[in-house]
Amino acid sequence: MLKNWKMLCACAVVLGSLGGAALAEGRGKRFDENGDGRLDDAELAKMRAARAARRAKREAAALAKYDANRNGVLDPAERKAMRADRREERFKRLDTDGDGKLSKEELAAGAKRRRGGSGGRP
Ligand SMILES: [Ca+2]
Ligand SMILES: [Ca+2]
Repeated sequence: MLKNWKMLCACAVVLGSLGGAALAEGRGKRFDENGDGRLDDAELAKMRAARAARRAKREAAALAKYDANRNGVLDPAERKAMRADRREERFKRLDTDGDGKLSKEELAAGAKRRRGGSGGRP
């Protein structure tokens, strides 16, 4: 039993030393400061901090725009308005010829962009 436990630990250490954060193409690459194709702890921490900052900024922007009663939280009605707006924005972004309908091609192009071609989330 004890032996198995030790082996488990050894495996975890080996996995840990492999980095566990090998970079997929693109994602997180700009945080790979030493260019070794992996994110070490410091680089990971920077990436997480940058993401948290971006999220906080997005949330602050959402609050500024949709917190109609200025109570500092988005209640269900305010969230609903936000979702409706976002849905419309998404639709407009996909509807590249602006005919108010999404063709198969427009949907495919949107899916392709989401998968990480050019563009994606700002
Ligand atoms: Ca509110
Ligand atoms: Ca269209």
